[in-house]
Amino acid sequence: MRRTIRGWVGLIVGIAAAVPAGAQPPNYDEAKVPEYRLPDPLLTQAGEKVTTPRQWWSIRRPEILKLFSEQMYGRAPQPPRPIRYRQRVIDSKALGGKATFLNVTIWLLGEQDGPSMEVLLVIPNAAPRPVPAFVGMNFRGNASTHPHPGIPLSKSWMRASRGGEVVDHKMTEKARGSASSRWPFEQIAQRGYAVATVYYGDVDPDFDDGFQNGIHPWFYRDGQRRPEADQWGSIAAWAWGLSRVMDYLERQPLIDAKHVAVMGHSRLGKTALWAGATDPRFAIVISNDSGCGGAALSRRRYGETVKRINTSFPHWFCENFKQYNDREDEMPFDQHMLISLIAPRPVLVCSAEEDRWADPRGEFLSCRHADPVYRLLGTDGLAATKMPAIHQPVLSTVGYHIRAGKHDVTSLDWKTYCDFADRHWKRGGGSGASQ
Ligand code: GTR
Repeated sequence: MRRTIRGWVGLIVGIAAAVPAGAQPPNYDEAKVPEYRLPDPLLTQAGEKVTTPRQWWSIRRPEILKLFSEQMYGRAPQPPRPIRYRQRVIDSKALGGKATFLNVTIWLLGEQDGPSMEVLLVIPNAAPRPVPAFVGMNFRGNASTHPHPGIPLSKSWMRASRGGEVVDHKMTEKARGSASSRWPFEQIAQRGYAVATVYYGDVDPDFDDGFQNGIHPWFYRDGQRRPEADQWGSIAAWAWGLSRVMDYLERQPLIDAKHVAVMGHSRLGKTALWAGATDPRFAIVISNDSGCGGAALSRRRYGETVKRINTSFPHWFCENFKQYNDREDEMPFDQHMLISLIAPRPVLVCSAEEDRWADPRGEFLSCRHADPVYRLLGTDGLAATKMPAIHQPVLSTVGYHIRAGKHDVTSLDWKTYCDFADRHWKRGGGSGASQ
């Protein structure tokens, strides 16, 4: 690959920005991965071996859920009841007549004078009703997912961008369609799936302000200034937002709410896993390049580490998680146990070869070590003992795929998600394993 001078300067600046002063450079050498012992998902805190599904559901799963809730993502509050939303058709002949675009406002506290989020719902017109769906958050506002002029621009705070898509932390027209390669609606509609997407910043803006903005303060008790050490950080708040989308989908007759897959990329992949772990209504869970704090085992300390993530993004996890900076071996959990919380529902972990920061092998190993729980619950678990080669998806109940390329969501990724859903929901009449 040839680089221009600007390219080189950008690369050097990028590397410098990725390694804050005084920070350990990330380890990318497999030989330097420390030896570690993972906690056994099938051993209770009292030291009892879990040998029956009953023990799993009544003892061990609640223990693991409590650990992740109180020591990593943080406890989230109860949802509002009843839920309140308003929907409006943007275009019933979008995608050249192939889909209907709806805009849905969901009031997060069930009150119209409280905070709200906007959902873009894309329903394929030709698919038999009710339609199964993917739900996922986006990074740049719903209007970034497709160039359609009718999708409202987000008014929420947005992270700065280089190309003028975001000015003064607000989305501009320039951002319209800018993330469409990550949201191939036509391809997904063709496969018979709807998509619901929401801008994550509608629930909580992604920067560390001590939890003064976003959804958190709405739940403070009198005099409370920030979440307690075991209360929700931003990832748990985004996951809670995904559950609110599910509340709505359960009331939308065009959608088959029993067949909804939650997916997310990167920090939103961490979010999708936590949403899937906490909300069993998500029938399939898909993480894309979720890495540290997502599918990757923390104890490997390969690429991003617990200390690094807690330092760069102090708002993502609850305060208690910081006690494990540089002390991964003391964690009574690791990310294979997050995957196990989703059992026996199908989970698909997707990695990218060049995305070493997210530790693809560590993501695979989480799947591997969640397998005993999936088998205990009567599924086929993960049908691979070794990490598969590039572009050889393993689509068993615990699925794993690694593709060539970088940290991103591509149309091949979406093909894999659809193949996975087809297989587990017995759709499309095929094995779903085709390339
Ligand atoms: C990185 C972060 C990763 C991942 C990624 C993203 O900066 O270190 O954990 O979440 O951002 O979300 O794009």
